Amino acid sequence: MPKTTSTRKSGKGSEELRKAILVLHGPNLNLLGSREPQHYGLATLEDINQALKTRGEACGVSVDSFQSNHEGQLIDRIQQAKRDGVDFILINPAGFTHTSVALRDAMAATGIPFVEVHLSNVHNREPFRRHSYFSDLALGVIAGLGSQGYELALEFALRHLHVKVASHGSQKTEKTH
Ligand code: CA2
Repeated sequence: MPKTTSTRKSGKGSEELRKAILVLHGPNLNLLGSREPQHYGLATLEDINQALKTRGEACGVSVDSFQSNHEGQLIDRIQQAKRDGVDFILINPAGFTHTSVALRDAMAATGIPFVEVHLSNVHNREPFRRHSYFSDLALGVIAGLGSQGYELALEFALRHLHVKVASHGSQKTEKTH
């Protein structure tokens, strides 16, 4: 089942809309924390999503997350993001990074600025992981920093959107082995 957490809230009247950031996770990332910790760490997807949401809330920004194992559902969610006026996307396309022209086309069609995130360092693994259908469209790419990569991508997004950032508490999703 695809999983979405919360929805964008609009302000009233002429009030400016809250900035909205969408976090997209591709296939198998629902398994995080249960297997292959040497590549993907010990944090669960829920841990990651919650940390991003909490940080967004501290800065007055909505951060919704969506994971799917199905290409079409991810494409539908990207198209929905455009209709909803989402301001920024963090995306880990997972295996679709290396295969999906269709997902790339969806990202290109929306024109929503995005950062591509990978938990593992895709450049020190199998050669087929070195090519991404997204990197040339992305504002930036983070790979190999584990779940911290999502947090750093969010900090970039907040600054890119000119959000007045709140000072950091001791927020961590990186679990020690
Ligand atoms: O490093 C990443 O974040 C990847 O996007 C993860 C993908 C992989 O195909 C990319 O090359 C790099 C794989 C996601 C699989 O996630 C799992 C999580 C836990 C257990 C098994 C798989």
